[in-house]
Amino acid sequence: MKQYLDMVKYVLDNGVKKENRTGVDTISTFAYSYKVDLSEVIPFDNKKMYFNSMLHELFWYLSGEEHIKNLRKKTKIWDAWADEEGRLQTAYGRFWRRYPVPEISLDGEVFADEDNPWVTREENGQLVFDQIRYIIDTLKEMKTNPNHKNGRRMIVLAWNPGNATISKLPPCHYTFAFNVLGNKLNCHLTQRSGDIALGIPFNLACYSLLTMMIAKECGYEVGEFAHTIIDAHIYENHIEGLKEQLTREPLKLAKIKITNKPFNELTFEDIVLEDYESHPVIKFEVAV
Ligand code: DHF
Ligand code: TMP
Repeated sequence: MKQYLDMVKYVLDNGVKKENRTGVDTISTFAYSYKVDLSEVIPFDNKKMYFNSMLHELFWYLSGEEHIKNLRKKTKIWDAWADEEGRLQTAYGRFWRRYPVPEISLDGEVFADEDNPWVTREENGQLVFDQIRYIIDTLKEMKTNPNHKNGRRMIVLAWNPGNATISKLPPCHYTFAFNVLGNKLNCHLTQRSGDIALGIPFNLACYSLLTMMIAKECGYEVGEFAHTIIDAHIYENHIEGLKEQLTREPLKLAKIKITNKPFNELTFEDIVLEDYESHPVIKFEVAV
């Protein structure tokens, strides 16, 4: 995909050498942004992509689970950051689906109670907010109710300051926003830190697919995916592999088929990749 290869080229040409906690240095750039048309976004053609791992990761997010006990049976991509029991402090899905909310603010104003349609009380008494259901309900409401004018507030947040201070790996892709133009659904992702060889292809494909699934559920066409990566970097041991990727000719686009089913009932088997052609795998080592 051209936009991805342009980013690789940009960071190779402009990246500034920087140390980080992993011990493998990077070349980094600040606030790289790109946009892609969702009708031609996934998957990758210039290296074979582990589409199934990405798909398991997406359904894991949507499950709202705060552990990887089920995910690790399907893919190893998160194993290095969890303990033996599968506990992981950075479980995006738990914030997407069960963001902890205070019942009242400091000055006594009711923030959220069980009358709020997106709030439930967990067994331990904590109130939690389902941000994904809120987005879907809002998008549907905007279709059917012309008086609904709150279409610029469709934000999902995975960042929780308390969690971020204790987590081994606080969320990298920490907030995303949906936007409607005409009948098209767009998504913008903000990422604090992006590993261009490994994580970014997964992040790009994952949010693009999520946007396709939500558009289908709510009756929109797909628009664009936009991505801002605040520290966009290439680890030094990935440079050669990425240079190899830049030499490869683009191939024909694959297709994504999503079964006709309500969003909440979709599972791994309902997302089918057709006619996928790619250049061979390039092995990149992940810096833990
Ligand atoms: N740390 C670092 N340094 N970079 C990351 O990209 C990263 N990503 C995380 C967690 N921590 C991270 C979560 N996402 C792979 C892809 C995404 C991912 C973690 C790992 C990965 O290893 N991909 C390989 C193999 C995939 C497979 O075997 O299924 C790849 O070649 O795409
Ligand atoms: P950091 O917490 O020190 O920024 O390290 C996180 C590394 O993981 C960094 O290289 C970015 C990368 N990363 C992604 O690119 N995408 C992801 O989805 C995740 C979880 C991590």
